[in-house]
Parts: sequence; structure tokens; C-alpha cells
Amino acid sequence: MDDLLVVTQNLGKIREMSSICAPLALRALPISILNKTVSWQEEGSTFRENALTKLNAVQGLWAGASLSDDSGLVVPKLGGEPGVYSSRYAGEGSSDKANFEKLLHEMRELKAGDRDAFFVTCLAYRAHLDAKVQFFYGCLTGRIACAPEGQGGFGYDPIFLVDGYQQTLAALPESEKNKISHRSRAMQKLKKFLIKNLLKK
Ligand code: ITT
Repeated sequence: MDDLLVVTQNLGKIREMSSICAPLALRALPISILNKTVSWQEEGSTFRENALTKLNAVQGLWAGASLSDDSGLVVPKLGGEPGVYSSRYAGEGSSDKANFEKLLHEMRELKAGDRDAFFVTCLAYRAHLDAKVQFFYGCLTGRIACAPEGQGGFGYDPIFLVDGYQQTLAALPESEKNKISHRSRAMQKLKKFLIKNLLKK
């Protein structure tokens, strides 16, 4: 198994990454193994910029492979909100519940046909200190429910109804979410890249 430092403060992401990584022969390591305070400011206007900012936060602290994830929920009828502001939609430091309740409130007048939404993940991956950063995207389409449902997952999962399912992401077993999620789709692209590069060696 190869070690992969996953640059995130979000325990939900780390949990998902660990189980997505295992079948890819990667061991996801949390940043706590660095025994240093790692922080960053997410000031970018795109998922890609923010993913790169996070990855750069561990430069000089870790020589091996590292991965960051910037993700969020996009609602086209709200002009793309919450987008890159997903984690702080209800204000800096806001809870997942406060964020999704704000979104439900903003969408209270929108009818079923106007409630489309999608999750996006942008992964930034660096194989080692001098390697070029590679980006991988994943997307999951669905719509926003009118009320929360389910106890699993994190973030906006309780209000996100996945296309082709009658349940929210929070009501699906975590193993099912990890098969179809934006994060898992982006990770499959990373896997293809890793295999291609192994074959070149
Ligand atoms: P790090 O920056 O430390 O990785 P974060 O939670 O701040 O953690 P982001 O800046 O990428 O991460 O914001 C992502 C937000 O988007 C996250 O807090 C959730 O609100 C939402 N989100 C992303 N992926 C999600 C998922 O799979 N399910 C539900 N909500 C998700």
C-alpha cells in the first residue's frame, strides 16, 4: 500500500477518502500525522484554486504523495450558490446544519423542477515534492429536497436527493454513497492516472 497524505480538516472527507482509497491500494493519512499545525485561507473563486491552496499548505512538511479536495454544492437556480462558499454558506465557522437550513430557506419558493443541484469535487494531487500538480474532477447530479432526511454522511447530504434514487445521500448506506459520489468519481480518475504512470515506469 502506498501512503497518501490527505490535506483536509473535514473528518467526513477523511472517512470517505479512507474507504475510497483502500481498494485503490492507497492508505489515506490525515494531516495530524505531521504533528504540525497546518492551515490555509480559502480565498479562491474556483474549486481548483482552493484545492491547490490546500495542497500547498503541506509543501515542505511532507515529501511523499499528497492529495487535497475542494468540493461544494452548486444550485444553478441560485446562480451557482453555495458553490465555493459551501462550507461557510451561513457564515464563517457555521455548522453543516446551519448551512443546509439556510439553503432550504433560500429555496423555499422554488418548485420541484427548479431544485436541480450538483456536487463538484476538484482533487489536487502531487506525487512528490517536485512533481507537477494534477487535477481531477467529479460530479454528482440530483436535486434539493424540501426537508432533511437521513443520519449519514456530512454537509448537505441530508437534503440532497441523488438522481435515480428516492433517498437523500444521508439516507443511503455510506458504502453506496462512496460508489457514486463526486469524490469517488474524481478518485477513479486519479486511479487511472496512477495506473498509467506506473505502466510508463
Ligand atoms: P477542508 O477544506 O478542510 O477540506 P471543508 O469542509 O472546509 O474541509 P471545502 O472547503 O471543500 O471543505 O467545503 C466543502 C463543503 O461542501 C463541505 O463543508 C460541505 O458543506 C459540502 N460538501 C462537499 N462534499 C460533500 C459531500 O460529499 N456531501 C455533503 N456535503 C458536501
